[in-house]
Amino acid sequence: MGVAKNHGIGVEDTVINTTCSSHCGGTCQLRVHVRDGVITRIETDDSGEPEFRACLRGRSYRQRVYAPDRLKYPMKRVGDRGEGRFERISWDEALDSVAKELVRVKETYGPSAVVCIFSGGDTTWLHNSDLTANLLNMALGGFTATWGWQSNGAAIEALMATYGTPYASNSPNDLLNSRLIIMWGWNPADAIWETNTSWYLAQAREAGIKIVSVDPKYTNSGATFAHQWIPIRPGTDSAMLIAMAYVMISEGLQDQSFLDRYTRGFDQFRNYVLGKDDGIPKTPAWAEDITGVPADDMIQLAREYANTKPGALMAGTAVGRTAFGEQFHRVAITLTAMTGNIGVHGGSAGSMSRVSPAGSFNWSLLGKRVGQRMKGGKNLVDEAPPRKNSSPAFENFWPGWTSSSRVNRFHLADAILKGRAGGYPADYKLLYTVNANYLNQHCNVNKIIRALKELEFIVVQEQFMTSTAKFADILLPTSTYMERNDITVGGATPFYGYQNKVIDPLYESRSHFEIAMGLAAKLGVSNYSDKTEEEWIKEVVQACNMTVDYEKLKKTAIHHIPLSRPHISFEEQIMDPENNPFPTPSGKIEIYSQQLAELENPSFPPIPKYIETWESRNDPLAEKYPLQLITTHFKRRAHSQFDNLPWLRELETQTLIINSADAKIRGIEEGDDVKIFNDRGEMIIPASVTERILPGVVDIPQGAWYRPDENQVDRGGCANILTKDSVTAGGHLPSNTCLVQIKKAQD
Ligand SMILES: Nc1nc2c(c(=O)[nH]1)N[C@H]1C(S)=C(S)[C@@H](COP(=O)(O)OP(=O)(O)OC[C@H]3O[C@@H](n4cnc5c(=O)[nH]c(N)nc54)[C@H](O)[C@@H]3O)O[C@H]1N2
Ligand SMILES: Nc1nc2c(c(=O)[nH]1)N[C@H]1C(S)=C(S)[C@@H](COP(=O)(O)OP(=O)(O)OC[C@H]3O[C@@H](n4cnc5c(=O)[nH]c(N)nc54)[C@H](O)[C@@H]3O)O[C@H]1N2
Ligand SMILES: [Mo]
Repeated sequence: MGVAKNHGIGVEDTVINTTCSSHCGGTCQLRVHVRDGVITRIETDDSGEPEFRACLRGRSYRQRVYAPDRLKYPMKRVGDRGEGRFERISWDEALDSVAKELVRVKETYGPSAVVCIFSGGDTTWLHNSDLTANLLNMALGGFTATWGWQSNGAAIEALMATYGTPYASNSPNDLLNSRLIIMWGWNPADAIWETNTSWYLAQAREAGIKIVSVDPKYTNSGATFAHQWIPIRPGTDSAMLIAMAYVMISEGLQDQSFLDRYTRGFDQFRNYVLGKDDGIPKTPAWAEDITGVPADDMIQLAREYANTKPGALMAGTAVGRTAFGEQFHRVAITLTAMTGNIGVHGGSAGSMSRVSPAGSFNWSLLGKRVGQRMKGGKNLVDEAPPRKNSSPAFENFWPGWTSSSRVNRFHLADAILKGRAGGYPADYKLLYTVNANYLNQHCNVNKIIRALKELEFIVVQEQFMTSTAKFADILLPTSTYMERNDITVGGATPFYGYQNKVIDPLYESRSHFEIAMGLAAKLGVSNYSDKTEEEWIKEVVQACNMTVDYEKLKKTAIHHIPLSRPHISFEEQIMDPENNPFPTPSGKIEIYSQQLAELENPSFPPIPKYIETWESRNDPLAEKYPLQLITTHFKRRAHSQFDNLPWLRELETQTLIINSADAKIRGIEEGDDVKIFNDRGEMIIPASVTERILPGVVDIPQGAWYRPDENQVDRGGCANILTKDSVTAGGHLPSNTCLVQIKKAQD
């Protein structure tokens, strides 16, 4: 903490260091100026490269803290469910009523009738949903937890099946050791992947490293860093990668000694690629038809990738968020093996899981989060036998993941509507959401609305009156990270961060820890926590054996973990395979996976394959809905967070991004209001007409707040009004597979 320049007469600001943690994964430094208990402005790191510079969202956090639409007090519903009419109540009454309902529902229907949706909010170590989970375990003996992953689920499935671990990222500064970077569905200039990735890409570009972007959009990253843009139809990427494998195999370009030494099952994959099994050689001409990419571009990229070593194939997680996303990541990994780019500087293990031993959305560096460190309850509902034929990828992170009592989060609305009668493990009566904008961020909003109306009780812990909050029976207002202490951890660039309480909580908002403590008292759980907020944080800091003293960390807010050189995954396995097998059943990189063979799931075959998605352009539905919708991550939001800040709204309007050819045949011009629809829902928003997206593909950046008009037509731009509540083969979010039609809206 320090004293900053004098900006007012006779008054000085105190500057408090902290880190951001807003569900983009950047976790950057903020230097917050405070005067008389009020945040006056926010600066960021300027201490020398590599800086932990916060982006526009972190730097406008002041507007979020003081936003007029923040939830100020606990409230109870007075209007119809979803109408958004509430009345102020006391914390005592709010917690009392939540506790009573939890107990009533448990006693009437059993604990499985209580279902929770948890998500990222802030990605920190104390104030998160684990506190609620532990409390419900202690108080009720458990609850129905969910499975299914929103972000990079397909990538993690592929990594687990192929390498036996999801820790497969290199630190981003290693990009400078590459000679070729392929940004495959990857736009880190907008969708943050580490604080400094764009800075490294800018240096890579300056250093003359060739950069190629394979993406339906000519993204900001593509425009700024890439030498070449290869537009591709969404959901068809594995066909292009397989065709590239065909080129390498037929020209003998694969690194056969790498394959022989470190992998298993390449021969089966080669047979598939050459068409020995099914009579279809997967040639570039075959893939051209599917992907829309000219065969020559594929041939050229295949040769370049095979011959330019080292090369980093950055396989973006958005491509995995398509119907058979696991296949994309499995083929991408196979190509990184075919080119010998695993475990070497400048290479890439082919799937950016956002988890590495060095950090990132990380579950290993700091060990358990506070909610899991607490002594406490077991979730007895979770103790059910494992789901039949479920892939075990996530069981290591979240014990209970494969429990047959869990409901897939993308099927939750269906499960609420149908319950046991529809084959689900329980009837669901009470929903508790923490750090999640469930309605906005899950597919098929109209179905979710129908489901929410069926429930007996809904609790939402929120900072704002979000679309989900409007459906609550009780709203519990949470504080922001400026109003409480916590610990953050860096991404694949490793560091520990301290979040300082910069100001007192505004209005009657409370931290997640305080809410859990208050609710514990109401539920008669007297031994919920034996430590204060600060004691818990100290315990976490101690557990990670930092070389920094606690008070110093609190002061600087950031402690870098020094690395003598960039971190790369699988270095030991490649240098000394005899002593360092891959953690797979065979000890090798499994291009053929026996574990997958045993799943007997044609959507998740033992060797990676191209599988045409549902709602592809060849689906009969495409006659009615001919455009493929993707829903990208927007630079001025972290999902739905920050959508309400005027400073950020000024930067870019929420629009439908459409190619000028598609616009022209529909008589649509720049800025026109257009109607986007399919059988699931309808939206009206302005169009951005551009050449920067492939014809036949449209984009609605995800996360805009659902705002229905009187006809239930969304005017806010919430992409999930259109997306399908289905899952990938591994059970994850397929939000980039969706067909729509568009026409000019009538006034
Ligand atoms: N500013 C900001 N940053 C964020 C977030 C945020 O909300 N805002 N969210 C964070 C989180 S939790 C996550 S999971 C990550 C997500 O990060 P990503 O998944 O990487 O981000 P997206 O913007 O969804 O997609 C990246 C690119 O993939 C392309 N794409 C979409 N579908 C396909 C396809 O089928 N094939 C190909 N080749 N390309 C495709 C899109 O056009 C886009 O340019 O971002 C993180 N960073
Ligand atoms: N169509 C489509 N849908 C998507 C995606 C997509 O690409 N396309 N991406 C998916 C992905 S990758 C993800 S990770 C999910 C994200 O889905 P969510 O995590 O549900 O999205 P957020 O907008 O981050 O919602 C967090 C909510 O928690 C509230 N909150 C409550 N307490 C706190 C607190 O203490 N701190 C903070 N910061 N917030 C709090 C915030 O106000 C916010 O409303 O969305 C998924 N949905
Ligand atoms: Mo995510």
